[in-house]
Amino acid sequence: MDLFSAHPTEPVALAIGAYWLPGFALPCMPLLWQCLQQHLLAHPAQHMMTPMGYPMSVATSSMGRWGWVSDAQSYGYSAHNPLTEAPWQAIPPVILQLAAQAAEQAGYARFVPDSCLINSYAPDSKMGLHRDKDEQDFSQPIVSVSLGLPAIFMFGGAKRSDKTAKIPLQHGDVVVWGGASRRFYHGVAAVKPGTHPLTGSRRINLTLRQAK
Ligand code: MD6
Ligand code: FE
Repeated sequence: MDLFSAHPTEPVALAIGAYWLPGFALPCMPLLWQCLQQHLLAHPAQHMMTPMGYPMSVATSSMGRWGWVSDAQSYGYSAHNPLTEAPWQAIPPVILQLAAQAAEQAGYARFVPDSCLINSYAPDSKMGLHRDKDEQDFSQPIVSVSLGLPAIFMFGGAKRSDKTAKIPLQHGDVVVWGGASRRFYHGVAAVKPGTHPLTGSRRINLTLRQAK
């Protein structure tokens, strides 16, 4: 399953417990985008360091009780913005509702995220294959919302060497994974240059999780 000739309109099963929901976030996008812009004024996206000693190509910010952070020592969740020491702002209702509805559509009832990671991808930014394993309760899914420039989302399996599906995510698409696929490898291929009417020359991804 590497090529999709046309963007689908119905949910696509990617693995056990994993679904691509094309366009699922489109109806709430105007309000969501307004909230996101407000948030980024108070907590601008920053290029965090990785424990490998390099700055990430992706710039990140967070909403919710727990923000995902990375520095030269480690990565994990923090209640404060490491730049300003200020606590992160609450996840706005429009995003909480979107996350719960997308999770429900994928079979996960009553998803209440306490962390919303905001990733901003300029052209050529990417995210290598990895598993999300810093959370405490793996019965809770991950909900990923895409805005702006398209990107190829790579979704693999339990082993790094497993074959990856290449999912052409567009503005408004949502991916949910949990259950048997909760700790599957995934990543984002380098974003191609372009311009999107809402976000300009970047892709933004929201990753919602229950961290603690
Ligand atoms: C994305 N991000 O930005 C996907 N996972 O589209 C992730 O998968 C991710 O940014 C764990 C920790 C940070 C991340
Ligand atoms: Fe991840």
